Amino acid sequence: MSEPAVRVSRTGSVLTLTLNRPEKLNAFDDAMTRGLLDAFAAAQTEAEVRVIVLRGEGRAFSAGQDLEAFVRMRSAGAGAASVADHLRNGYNKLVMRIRSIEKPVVASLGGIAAGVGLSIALACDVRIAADDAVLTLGFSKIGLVPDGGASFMLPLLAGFGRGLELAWTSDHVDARRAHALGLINRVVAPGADLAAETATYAATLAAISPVAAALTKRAFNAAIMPQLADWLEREAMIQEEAAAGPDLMEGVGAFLGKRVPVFTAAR
Ligand code: T3D
Repeated sequence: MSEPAVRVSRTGSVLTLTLNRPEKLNAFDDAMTRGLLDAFAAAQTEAEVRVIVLRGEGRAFSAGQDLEAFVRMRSAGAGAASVADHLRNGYNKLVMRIRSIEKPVVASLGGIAAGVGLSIALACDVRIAADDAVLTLGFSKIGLVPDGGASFMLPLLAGFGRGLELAWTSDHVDARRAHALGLINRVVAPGADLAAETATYAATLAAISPVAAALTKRAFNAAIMPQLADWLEREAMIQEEAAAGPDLMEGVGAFLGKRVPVFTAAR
């Protein structure tokens, strides 16, 4: 039997969801998105689960959308989902599920977090990272805008100017800088075991009154992002506009072909 795209395991009251496509740097395909949607839905109803940890197997948290799967999707002809629909039916639902589950969600970042992989990490409540973790938006390199809620979470966490700069440049941001920017809550000491440090961190959150944890998250969501669903829809429409021109497929083709892209879309 093939390995699931998302592995689910529980130790005490901490549920761990592991992105499990290490040979693809845990790039998201539809099965992985569905696996996460199902796992978050199940966790909402399990009283024993007090904290959820999201991590990646292998040397990456996630490299974002699986670009080979994306090309296959775009080549499906008349039946192909639009980019906006792909976002609506997948990543946007996932972001809303992470924000609406009334339990702390911890992203544990080892290695690279790129594209919508980073967006999903930013949608989690808090982030703990290995000393050698690296974050990059990556969208601009393939002619896209940050999606999966990143155009909301990035300025919220890092500030408008710094967020915009990171979105435009897709700079690789190391864990220390990401911490200084407010993108990461904690960086573990060099050489420390990220899994063990994450377990300790998750245990402190699991010890909080579940009611206080749930209602605090609800209050913070209501204070800062009461219109998140509307914003995700707007972001999907903006992404659809970006995807309409030639730059997206040029960027994806260049990445997969290991060459420098030549962007030609005019504005
Ligand atoms: O409708 C929609 O879904 C639109 C929404 C899109 C959301 C997005 O996430 S768009 C952004 C997608 N992600 C990226 O553009 C990131 C692409 N990857 C990279 O920039 C780099 O691979 C990394 C910075 C993540 C890691 O770099 P490095 O040097 O550590 O590894 P590498 O050599 O680039 O990659 C290793 C392999 O993984 C390589 O394959 P190979 O040569 O060994 O056969 C590479 O092609 C593959 N890989 C990496 N990222 C992806 C990928 N394959 C498919 N999809 C990927 N995203």
